[in-house]
Amino acid sequence: MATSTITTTETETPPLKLTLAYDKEVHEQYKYSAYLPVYDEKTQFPALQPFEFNDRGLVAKKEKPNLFAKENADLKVTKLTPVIGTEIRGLQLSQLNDQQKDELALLIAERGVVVFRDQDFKDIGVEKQKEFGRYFGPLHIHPVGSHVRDNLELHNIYLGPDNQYRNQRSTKRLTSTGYHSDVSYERQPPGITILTLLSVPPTGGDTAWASQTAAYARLSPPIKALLEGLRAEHSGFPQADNARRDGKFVRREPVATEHPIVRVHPATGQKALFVNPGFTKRIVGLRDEESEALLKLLFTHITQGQDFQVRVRWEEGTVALWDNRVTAHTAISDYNVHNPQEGLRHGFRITTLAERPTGVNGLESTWE
Ligand SMILES: O=C(O)CCC(=O)C(=O)O
Ligand SMILES: [Fe+2]
Repeated sequence: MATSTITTTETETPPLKLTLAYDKEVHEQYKYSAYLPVYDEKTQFPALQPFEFNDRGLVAKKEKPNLFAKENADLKVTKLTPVIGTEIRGLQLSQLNDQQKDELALLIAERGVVVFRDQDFKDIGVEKQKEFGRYFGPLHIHPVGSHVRDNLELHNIYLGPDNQYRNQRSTKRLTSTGYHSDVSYERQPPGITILTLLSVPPTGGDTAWASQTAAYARLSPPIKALLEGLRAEHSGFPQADNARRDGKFVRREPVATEHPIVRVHPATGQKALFVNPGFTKRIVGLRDEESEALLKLLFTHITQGQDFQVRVRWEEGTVALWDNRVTAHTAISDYNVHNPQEGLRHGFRITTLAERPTGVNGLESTWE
């Protein structure tokens, strides 16, 4: 995992132990070297506290007259598929006013994922990047992941040849894809995630999203009725245990939460499946075999439903924003990080927390 260790200047007491997750010499010329991944292995965080959440999409006009202003002749809005995904050109995230951001929140909820092209977002600096994220909800700090130095809210995505952690990790799985909803085990799990790539490989490294509203809508009425009354356990323990096993630091003790399997989005009122292969472990109240069979059915449905998925190719300047309450997503690790010709994939994720999930007939998330 660690290639070298550095400490911050004497002005900081006690010194932060930061472990680089990359080889310093390789990146001397890199424009975004300040964003390269490090591990703060010192700062510990208490359990996340409950907070009141107001979805920005609730106050937005459905027609989105501000986001899609008629005066903007450069604006190009394209549906990537009929079911999920919208691409926007001719609009800078960094320039949006509050009304536009409210409408964007609603658009992300409706379309699952919104892909902004040709953005200057990566060049506006970490403070403005964090401020943009905070508009939508409090920023999540990842319990184990690498991050941008001094900015734990900027979770790092880094697939360089010198990512020792990744190099050492072995898997017995046939595929590297892993659909998930970001840290869905939290009590108030994320709403909008904002993913910015700073370095994009010439080909490969796409990201795919599945619509959980469409996945839910396809189910037969008896299965819908069954699922609407059930909760499933989402657990952060395996992630923390694996990190500890690999010698990584765990900044916040993991939690497990029982969330409604069918979740209602506060702004759209739409129902969505809220289970994912990444973090959902069992259905509460069922026998083991029943839970396993039902989760297998749902995971197969979600991951194989290409007719309600979208796969996005990253371009220089692309920023993707998705709503974790109504989608699942996966990185597509299809290129060889050890081949310099295949380029570097590097970016950061800003993850905004949302409401305590509510299901049908007010079914709420619970925990012990
Ligand atoms: O790197 C990607 O394509 C997605 C990674 C991911 O799951 C995330 O940023 O939440
Ligand atoms: Fe993710």
